[in-house]
Amino acid sequence: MDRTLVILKPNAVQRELVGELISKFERRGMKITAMKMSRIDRNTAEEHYREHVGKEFYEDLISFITSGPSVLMILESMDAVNIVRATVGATNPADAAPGSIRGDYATSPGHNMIHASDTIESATREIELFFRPEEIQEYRLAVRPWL
Ligand code: 3AN
Repeated sequence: MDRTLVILKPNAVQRELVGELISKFERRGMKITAMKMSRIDRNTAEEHYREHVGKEFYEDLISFITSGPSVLMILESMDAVNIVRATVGATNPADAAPGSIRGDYATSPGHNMIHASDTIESATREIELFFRPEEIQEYRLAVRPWL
């Protein structure tokens, strides 16, 4: 099983879409192994988005993600990174397929509702950045005992 990190960004909270978005992952068959609401601080945001330092949208990215509470989750399944990225859709909502989260709920590349790790390596790094080991639950789903 793989793990991946999802952040429902501050506009998902403001638009009262948190429950709807979590449901999509549950229905897809992902197991939630950690979840919390948190206002991401500037240092953590800068570490999370370090690959984007210097890009023209960097300041907006940091100020947006720190602008209010986000909901952070660890999701687990076979091939979790790719499955979640497909559910989330392309970075630019204009390219995101209808049915994907960005394809159904977002219009702006800067305010695209949701973050999902793009590789297993970045999932490992991002999970360590946002969650302490004791915040992660190990359990089996009665309905999907292989998970
Ligand atoms: P993704 O979130 O799909 O992995 P990245 O890692 O390329 O995309 O970009 C991280 C975040 O930076 C995006 N979620 C988005 O909020 C922001 N971003 C990326 N490209 C742009 C852009 N061209 N204009 C504004 N914001 C952008």
